[in-house]
Amino acid sequence: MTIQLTAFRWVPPFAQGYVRDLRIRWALEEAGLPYEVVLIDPDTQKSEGYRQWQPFGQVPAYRDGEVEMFESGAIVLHIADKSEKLCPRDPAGRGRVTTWVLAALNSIEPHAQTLLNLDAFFSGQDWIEGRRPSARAMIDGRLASLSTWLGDKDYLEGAFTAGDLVMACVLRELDGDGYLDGFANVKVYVDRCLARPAFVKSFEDQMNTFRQFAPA
Ligand SMILES: N[C@@H](CCC(=O)N[C@@H](CS)C(=O)NCC(=O)O)C(=O)O
Repeated sequence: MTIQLTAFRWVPPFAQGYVRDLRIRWALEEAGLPYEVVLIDPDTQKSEGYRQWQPFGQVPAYRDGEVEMFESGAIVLHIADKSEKLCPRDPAGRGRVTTWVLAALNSIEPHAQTLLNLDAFFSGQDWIEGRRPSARAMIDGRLASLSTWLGDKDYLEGAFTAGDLVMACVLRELDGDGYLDGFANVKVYVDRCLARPAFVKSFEDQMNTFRQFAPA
């Protein structure tokens, strides 16, 4: 069967270009694997049938002839197993890719989201200014460590892998609000990842869907 992944038919402008099906589209584009996008809406999200595929009603969900999956990191790792363009074939190299995908999702994304969510979801509430300094310090510490690791490397392990793909997706959300400005090599690294043709195509494909289904 042709690979299928789910994406939203439309989301509000603040989320456009950031919905996590982008990670899967990008991985599939890098790997050169054909796929079809199954567009869903809030009714589908709530449906029993979709919850059998994605228990939380979220996107992305993924299936191919072998597996049915959810969680973007797990799906990207599954796709990486199919292509040397995303992951070396040797166990040592594969181990490094798994490590970086989990580092992005487990050691950086939670802190990035804590900071970003203050303004995205709690804007105007008194308490957020008390929370902001510690949230900022936490992500700055992670970014400083990442900056040290990167040094002048082009990618986390030298050549592009699925680890860079997920890391760049996590970091670009911080870049949008200027949080990478103090980490020049991290910023250049994210720009390098996002300049890849596979990202540019995936981004445009997601945005085109939202343009096509924009409410009148
Ligand atoms: N950890 C999940 C998170 C998925 C997620 O947060 N999806 C968002 C879009 S980016 C979603 O479907 N939100 C709608 C909802 O939670 O109802 C993953 O990485 O796949």
